[in-house]
Amino acid sequence: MKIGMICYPTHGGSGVVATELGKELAKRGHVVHFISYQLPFRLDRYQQNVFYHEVEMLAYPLFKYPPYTLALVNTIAELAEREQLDILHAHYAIPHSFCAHMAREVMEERGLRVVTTLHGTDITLVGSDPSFNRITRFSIEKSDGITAVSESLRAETYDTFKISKPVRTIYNFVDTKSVFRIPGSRTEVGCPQATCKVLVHVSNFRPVKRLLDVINIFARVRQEMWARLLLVGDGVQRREAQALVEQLGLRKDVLFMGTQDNVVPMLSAADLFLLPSEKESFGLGALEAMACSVPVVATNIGGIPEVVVHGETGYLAPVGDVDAMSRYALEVLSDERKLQRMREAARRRAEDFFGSERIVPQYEEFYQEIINGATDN
Ligand code: GMT
Repeated sequence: MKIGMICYPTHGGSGVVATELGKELAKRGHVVHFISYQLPFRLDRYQQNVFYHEVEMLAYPLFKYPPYTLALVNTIAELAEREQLDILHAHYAIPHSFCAHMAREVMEERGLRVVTTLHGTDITLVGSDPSFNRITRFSIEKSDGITAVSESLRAETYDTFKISKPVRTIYNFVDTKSVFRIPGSRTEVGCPQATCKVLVHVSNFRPVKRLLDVINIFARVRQEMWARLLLVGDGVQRREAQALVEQLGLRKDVLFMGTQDNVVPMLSAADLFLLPSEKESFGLGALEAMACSVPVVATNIGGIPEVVVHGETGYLAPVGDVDAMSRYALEVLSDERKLQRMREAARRRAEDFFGSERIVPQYEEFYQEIINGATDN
């Protein structure tokens, strides 16, 4: 198949899933064309059957808000025509799915199929906002195939948009052959001793991630044991988080690592991953941590309970319940045998349920069904 993959290039779950999916499909012999405003960060080396097309933008003084979406439509239409694409796969409804439909209109091409993968905030925050509600619904309804990254997001899509089209759940995945715990990584984060526990959080530091809860949980752990917190990422809440770290006197123990292309070395140093989000359709960061044999303490919202099994691969608590999450963190970190058991269970779950060899064929089959015109759920 010839597939156009439209995605965000930056450090966010939807862009990571799109890029990893494209690379996996290319390995299986499909031709994949990525379309974005910059090179997706995980597309960092040449791979056969993978192409990248940057959206060209005309800078013109009249444009107070340069119309990126129109340039994107133009790029998609040109590319789809030239390469005779079979499938346009839009990751994140706004604006990618909408632009894919517009490109199809521009081309007056009825054979090209549009698949939309809903990732989370495109439904729960952005898409449900009145300013985007109509076009999000339009984008979903007009898609030939719609996938959601968890059962929870699928249900929320039906609830929010009352759509008539079937939405298929295809879980996010991780390539467990390349994402695994690298021995010896603890020394690199300055915590070589097993008695020093390493906690990690990876996100874009948006309010929805509740970064301050991460720090407050860590503060309680630190009162009881020698520990270090790695905060990987950046975003609007960084300054507030830095201020809280100062106020709690934790400067020495909390490392702001900044945005990182490769999080595996940091996950490999970790004993526990914290994800106290307010909303989370899946929690790809948690899955990558599990693939590196790291148990997760998280909130029991959205799709997280479909990824993290409470009491087996980590612990779940209500949003904002810092007390409970701190207790769970201490419970697992102070019991070596439990920690080891959970480590193994986390890795096993990543392999057994979310490995790329299990999930990627589900996309291939879905594309094929859509091309054949059979898209029942
Ligand atoms: O919220 C983020 O971290 C970014 C966002 C994205 O689209 O890049 O993540 C969403 O999609 C990820 C990949 O499918 C999911 O793993 C995240 O749970 C989801 N984020 C939220 O629902 C808040």
